[in-house]
Amino acid sequence: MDRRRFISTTAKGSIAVSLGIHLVACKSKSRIMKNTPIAICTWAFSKANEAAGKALESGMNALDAAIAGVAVEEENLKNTTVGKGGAPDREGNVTLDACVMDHNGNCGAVVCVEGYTNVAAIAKQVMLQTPHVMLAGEGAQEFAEKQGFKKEQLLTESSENAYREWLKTENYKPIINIENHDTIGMLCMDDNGDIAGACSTSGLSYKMKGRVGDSPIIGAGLFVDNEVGGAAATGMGEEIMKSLGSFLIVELMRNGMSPQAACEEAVLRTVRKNPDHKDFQVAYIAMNKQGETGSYCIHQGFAMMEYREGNNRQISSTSYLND
Ligand code: SD4
Repeated sequence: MDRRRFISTTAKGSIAVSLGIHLVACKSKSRIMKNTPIAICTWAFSKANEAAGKALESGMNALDAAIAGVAVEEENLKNTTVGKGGAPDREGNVTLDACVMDHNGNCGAVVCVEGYTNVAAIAKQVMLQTPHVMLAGEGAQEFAEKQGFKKEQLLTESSENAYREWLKTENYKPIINIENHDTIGMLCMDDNGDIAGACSTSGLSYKMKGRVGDSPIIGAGLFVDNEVGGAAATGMGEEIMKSLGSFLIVELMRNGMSPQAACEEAVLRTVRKNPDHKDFQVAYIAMNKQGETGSYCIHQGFAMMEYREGNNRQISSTSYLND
């Protein structure tokens, strides 16, 4: 072999070898780079969170997994503050609120929707099929019908009985019963490391007709920025809306706070401004891009679920008040 051919052959060889090594390196790098899917949600909604975690493990994207997770509670008749079986407003109408946000910052929401259970899925369709972010009431219902969602009676026998009982006193205080609210806010990270979320509720029991809380408000009940992380809220919507709590948490994380520290600061903002904070609950969950999570609340008793590596566990939240 002459010198030129030798150089060219060995050069090709070493290019191939180095390419080969590079390809192997890329492959193994991309294997390592695959993220461990994570699902977290407000309250002890074990089945909902597990459904989302398993969906993520089967390769589902973060948004669809979050919607599948919250659907478990929307369809749970025993949950009186989400979906079918949710407590009605003062006139006896069950009205639902929901929103979704994906890893590209796209979002959709529906408010004050009657007769449809899977409102987070409807919110996704608003995001995908309309030039808008939010549809309300009748408009949202007509849209849901056109999108093929099934119309249902959402007032169950037991929620109607509870409502009739409430009518005897009509004792309405715009104060959330500290242990009796179960809005589901869920954040998912898929195996691409993308974060998305969904939030779904029937809001406050026996609320005024037309009342809408934080849950369908992007930035209040839910916010995701795929560069940073996401946050979701539950509790007294009127207070959460005043500080755009979920947006605030994401911005605090962007500025370097851990999810835990950011949730604590968001609760403290509400506490500092509100001398009546003992009368209501506000609780947050958050997850950052590194998969770290956190939660915090005003009153003891709040918990979040976390699904990671096949393990679905309940984490009791620390609280501002140790009551
Ligand atoms: C709302 N944040 O409508 C909701 C209430 C809630 O479980 O969290 N309920 O204000």
